[in-house]
Amino acid sequence: MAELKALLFDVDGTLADTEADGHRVAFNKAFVEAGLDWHWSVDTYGELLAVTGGKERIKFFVSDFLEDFFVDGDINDFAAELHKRKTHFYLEMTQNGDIPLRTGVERFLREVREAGFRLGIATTTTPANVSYLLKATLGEESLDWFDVIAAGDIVPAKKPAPDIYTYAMQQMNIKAEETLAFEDSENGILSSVAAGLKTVITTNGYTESHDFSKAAIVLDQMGDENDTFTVIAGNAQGESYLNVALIKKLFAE
Ligand code: XBP
Ligand code: MG
Repeated sequence: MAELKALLFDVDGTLADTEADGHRVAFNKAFVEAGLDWHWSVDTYGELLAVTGGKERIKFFVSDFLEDFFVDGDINDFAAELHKRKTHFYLEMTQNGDIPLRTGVERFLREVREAGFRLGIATTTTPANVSYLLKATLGEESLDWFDVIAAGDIVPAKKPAPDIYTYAMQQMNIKAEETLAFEDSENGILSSVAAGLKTVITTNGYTESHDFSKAAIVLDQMGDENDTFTVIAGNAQGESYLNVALIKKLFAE
């Protein structure tokens, strides 16, 4: 059996709880600025998360949630323009420190780096959203912790397609058999598993009812010594927070 060498992390929902209090808020700010009378509530946004990608989500809203809204011109241009402003507001929020990392994420990242694992990011979100979040939460130098930040439109088919994971592994020159993925959602695990990756799930409010039957383990958070995880499915092998010992055991299973 291959040795565990690399770890690939999703961002939204996994490293940080970005959706309800981050992306959703930024979308709503862009709608107000554009003079649209749209407002995505926490519940509506949960339904919209079925589609990954902000521009794709706007188009999904127009096609499936609105009855009498017609775009003057190309819907792709309309969504791209609106999304550009949404990204502006989201970046502003990260810079203001409004979006913290989830419990245990910083500790775990420092621990796995120390242990010599290679790290990468595989996410659907816009690349700048990732670099701004990392800089704001872990400092400028944290960008160098990751061999690749695979994000957004770099692949045309977003999650649940495997493409972003496959791309990240190609860039890092690593094989799926020596890599573990970290995800929070059904679209995320569909993507990572289709790319051949064993996957650790940490759930959040939007994803706790998703199907994670293919996960190596399902936890409510990475957790810390003083704020331990709850195991939703799988065997935590006596560990109470995500650490190097546990990922090695999960990988070897
Ligand atoms: C994340 C997404 C993204 C974010 C918003 O999914 O689907 O669209 O919600 O970011 P995952 P953008 O965690 O599975 O990668 O607006 O920049 O797309
Ligand atoms: Mg996610």
